[in-house]
Amino acid sequence: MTSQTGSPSRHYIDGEWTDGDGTDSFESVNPATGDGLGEFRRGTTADVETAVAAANRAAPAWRDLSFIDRAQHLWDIFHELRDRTDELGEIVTKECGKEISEGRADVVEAYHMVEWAAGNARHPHGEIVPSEIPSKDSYMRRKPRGVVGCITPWNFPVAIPFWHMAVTLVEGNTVVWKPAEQTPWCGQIVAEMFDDAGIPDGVFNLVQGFGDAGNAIVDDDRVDTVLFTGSAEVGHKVAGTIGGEPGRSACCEMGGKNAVVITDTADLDIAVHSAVMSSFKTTGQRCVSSERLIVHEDVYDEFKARFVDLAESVTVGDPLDEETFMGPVVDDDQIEKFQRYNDLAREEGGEVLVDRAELAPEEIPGGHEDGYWVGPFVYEIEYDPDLRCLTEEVFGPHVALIEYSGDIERAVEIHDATPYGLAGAIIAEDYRQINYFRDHAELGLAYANLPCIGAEVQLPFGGVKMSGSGPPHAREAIEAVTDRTAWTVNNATDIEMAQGLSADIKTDEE
Ligand code: UN1
Repeated sequence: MTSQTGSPSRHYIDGEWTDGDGTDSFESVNPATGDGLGEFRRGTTADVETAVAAANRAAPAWRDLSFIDRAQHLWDIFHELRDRTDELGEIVTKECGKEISEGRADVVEAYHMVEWAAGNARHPHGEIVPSEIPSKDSYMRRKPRGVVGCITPWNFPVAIPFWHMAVTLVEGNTVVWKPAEQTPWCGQIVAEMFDDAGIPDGVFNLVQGFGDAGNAIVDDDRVDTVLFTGSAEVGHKVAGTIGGEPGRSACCEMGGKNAVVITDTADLDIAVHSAVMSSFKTTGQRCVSSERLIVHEDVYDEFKARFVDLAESVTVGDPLDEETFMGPVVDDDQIEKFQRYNDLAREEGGEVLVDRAELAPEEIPGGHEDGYWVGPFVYEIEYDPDLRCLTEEVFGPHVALIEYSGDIERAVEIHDATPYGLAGAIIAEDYRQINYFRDHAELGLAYANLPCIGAEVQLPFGGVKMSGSGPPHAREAIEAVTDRTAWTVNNATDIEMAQGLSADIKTDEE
């Protein structure tokens, strides 16, 4: 998207569209065609500094508004997202390549989160806490932290920015946002919505660009909290940098090496359906996508035959076509990583069952030859907890079938043998197996007899271990972007202390 003057689209800082300080621009590319979608200004450290300064200046007046007034701007955006769902869904699909029902669902998930955050403005905040002393009232209040930096990924280019920003703004913080460099057009549209909604100058700022701009947000100590959703590699650096700085905080949601466990009691119709959805929706590019299927020996052969059959035949194609199941991956780097891990699976002893990694020319839709096309890659492998292909995240349609024998304890042991712990599912008809998985599997989002994707916004979204340090999402995001005050007020005229502590002032004088 270029502006009407033909020059690259701009940043949005302090209520103005601006070229910023740099001279470089970058292109957004349609992953299905390789066609350019528009040029965007590439933000610099100086642009981030300007945006943070604006956010800092705007913070006191914004925090002084009521929750209801702050939420008003978000309601305008909610209506715009709803009214423009089809149009924006198509833009999401064009820019990140996921098929059109997923493009629309991204926008729907965005307005659900805006609805949650804006609606929450009218819900009770804080808690009354009993005191040992009858004449004391204690309660907890929260105050906005100030300036919040939001760094978001390309795979949910509208929904995840609103996970971060809707709650953050309603709670009274100001925002500096850097969207992923693969999806700047979606970033531009979101910024236009804030502009249309009349958000006060400096409260919302957009800086387009790459990792250097993201680093500048992380390095600026005027940014009180950083919310990050993206790769574990970057997220751990963000958490590491900020964790060492007093008064600053980071809330990061990273990837997973998620699994679906299929036990001896599983209904195989549910199992196959859930596994295909978990592994291949979004071409395997959700942080909750499943790259491991842990299947009991009693049902292994039948499951394998049915899963392989579908993996051979799911439609890979033009993501704007309603008949497509899998669109392209987002860019060349994703293809390279996918191929690298497919090779690794072979080297580590994987027996390849489906190899559509390089699609035949006739499988690629006409006119889309320059897109980033891959199909499912499925292999079976003897379980070994040290295999890299079973522990490292690929972020593509790369799936291992792992056969297990024994009870649910063994399945959960295999499930947990990765450094990650984001999402997972169990397919079983025995409620004891389901409850064992619920209580013991190490993960943040757990499903029974369902795919391990598709969480609704009112649930916390985040993981354990290497997958996260607190979800930048809904109620949990409130904790990340506010500081709690434990407040106690005395209704008596005497001072009486808890814990039996004497309040007598003792002196030498009679
Ligand atoms: C992601 O995987 O990057 O639970 C986000 C889901 C969606 C969000 C996914 N609501 O699948």
